[in-house]
Amino acid sequence: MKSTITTIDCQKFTNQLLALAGRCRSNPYQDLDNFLLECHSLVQELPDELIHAIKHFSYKTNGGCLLLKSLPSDSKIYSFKYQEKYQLNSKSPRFFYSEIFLGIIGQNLGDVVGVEKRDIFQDVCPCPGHEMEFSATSSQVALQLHTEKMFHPYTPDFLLLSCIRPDRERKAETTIVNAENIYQSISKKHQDLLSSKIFYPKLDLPYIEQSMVYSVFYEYQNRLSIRFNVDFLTSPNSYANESLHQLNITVNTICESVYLDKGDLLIIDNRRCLHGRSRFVATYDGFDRWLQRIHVIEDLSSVPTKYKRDRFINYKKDKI
Ligand SMILES: O=C(O)CCC(=O)C(=O)O
Ligand SMILES: [Fe+2]
Repeated sequence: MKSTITTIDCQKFTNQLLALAGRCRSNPYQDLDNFLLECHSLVQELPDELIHAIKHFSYKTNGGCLLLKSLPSDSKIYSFKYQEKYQLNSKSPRFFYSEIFLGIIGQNLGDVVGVEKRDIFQDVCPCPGHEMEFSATSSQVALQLHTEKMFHPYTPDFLLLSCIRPDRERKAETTIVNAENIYQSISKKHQDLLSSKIFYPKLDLPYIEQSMVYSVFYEYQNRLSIRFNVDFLTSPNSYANESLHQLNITVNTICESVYLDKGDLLIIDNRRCLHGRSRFVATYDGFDRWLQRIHVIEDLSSVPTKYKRDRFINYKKDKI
């Protein structure tokens, strides 16, 4: 089975990357537009090896997941409580390495999108009361393998996760599995059922049409793609429900795990891969695991003007 994850050690580029980051002079929380423009102007100035790896990834010829290890990070921000970042008056790039590399690499792949300004750089941290929920803010339960915003008409094409601080016990692993590998691992009967439009959403959000039917596997840009979350899909057909159950067993058996450390940035093709997370311990002392996430859409021009304002997509009372 082809591995889903391609890894590049970026430590050898540290000086070059620090010089690039030094050219970003805006505060992403005070002046988002200029900040993203500055990042955009640096897209072609990344080291050649990185540009090639990202291109290769965007041609969709690899497994659908690219791990950039050890990008520059700052020891000061490592000890920040994450809410403190928004109050920073500074424009110094050293506080914003995570946003800078998300901004540069994200815009290499397409357009960074959100529902509103505060959704562009999303902090992913454990949250008190959410320990057992199906949410990126859970901790005591594993986050099931899933597609990000799977019922959204403008599902993000890519998801970028940047690690500012790993969990103290170094247990939290991001799980990844690729659609091709899943498809090859299930029976013909389940391949056929899961490729049929016989599944309904089991989730109520304003942007979800409850009468829409979905298939789990689908073709997108001539490639096998997947949308899945075992808790969010159902079918009146008992064979179809059984296929969801089997699929869930398969994805959990064949998934790979990656431990994100400080400065690591994981790029996930949200249509070719599912992602999740193992369980871990949260203490809520302000120093828990801290990732930042962005959503990228390859072709923003495919979104009708009525649903967008610049990079903000708002589809029927959208919620992130
Ligand atoms: O915490 C992780 O490693 C992944 C969380 C997740 O699913 C997300 O941020 O979308
Ligand atoms: Fe997710």
